Formats: sequence, structure tokens, C-alpha cells
Amino acid sequence: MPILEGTTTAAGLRFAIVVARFNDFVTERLLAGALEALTTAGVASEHMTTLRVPGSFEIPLAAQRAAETGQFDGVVCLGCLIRGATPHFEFISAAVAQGLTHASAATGVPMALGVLTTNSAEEALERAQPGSGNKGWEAAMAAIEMATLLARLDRTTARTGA
Ligand code: RBF
Repeated sequence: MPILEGTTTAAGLRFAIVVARFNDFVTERLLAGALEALTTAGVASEHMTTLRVPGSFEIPLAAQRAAETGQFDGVVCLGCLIRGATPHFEFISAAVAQGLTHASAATGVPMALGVLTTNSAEEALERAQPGSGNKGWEAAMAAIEMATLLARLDRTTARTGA
């Protein structure tokens, strides 16, 4: 019974990181975590392209455009939504999740959701601390796992001609 899995190493693969500037006191820490995870996985710095966007709402379009260039094996998406203006919070978080689902399906490029949705700044900072609990780190690892899984799947179907 064949089992296909991704790996935690990604030497030779290329990633885009889309990061929102809104709440940058958190998102810059998520970015640092993501870059550290990619570096640890063997991704060369010239194979990590950071795209900055104004807020989380803009992430899906930038992620889709990046994927459409054909230059990236995965996209790591980073943002931080802090509840406050409740209607906007709900609206933007749903729009980002749906937008990334669509963008990923439309392009076939894996996109990892590293957009925090928290009740407070303290909660957001907790999830952006250095180390493997950092949600930027986790999103990067998810992108690596999916990119390497899909590459393996492509090689398997190429071999079997399926
Ligand atoms: N962007 C975020 O990334 N996080 C937020 O918590 C956030 N809160 C917002 C609250 C309001 C009331 C508005 C109007 C925008 C907010 N944005 C936030 C920015 C949003 O993602 C987007 O950049 C702007 O709406 C411009 O399209």
C-alpha cells in the first residue's frame, strides 16, 4: 500500500512569503520565524522572496499572482488580525481563508495560512515568539511539507504514466 508524505527538508525549492504590514509588531516576528524554518529546511536565501502587502485582506491576490509566475513551489502567507472592530475582523478573516483556498486550487501551488486571528495583542505576540511554536515557522513547515509531497506525487505519476 503506497504512502506518500512530504519532508521537512526542501533544498532546491523556491518559496514566496507574503506578509501583511498591518500589525507589523507581530507580522515581522512571524516573518522571522518563517525565514528561519525555511533556512533550517535547506532553502537558499535567494530562493525565498518576501512580498509585503498593506493588510491581510490583500494577501490572497499577492499570493495568487506570485503562484501564477510559476517561480514558486509554495507560498507562505502571514498576517495578524486582532479582534476589535468585530465585523471587519470576521469579514477579513473569512475573506483571507476563502481567498487562499481559491488561489491555491486555481494555481495548484500550496499556500500555507499563517494569519493569526486573536482576541488581543498579547495573544498574538505569544504565537509569534521565536522557536517552533511561532506560527510563521509552522506555516513555513506546512508549505514545505505540501510542496515536497506534491513534488513526490508528480514524480510518481510521471513514472507510472497515470
Ligand atoms: N489588516 C490586518 O492585517 N489585520 C487587522 O487586524 C486589520 N484590521 C482592520 C480593521 C479595519 C476596521 C479595517 C478597515 C482594515 C483592517 N485591516 C486589517 C486592513 C485590511 O486587511 C486591508 O489592508 C484594508 O482594508 C485595505 O484594503
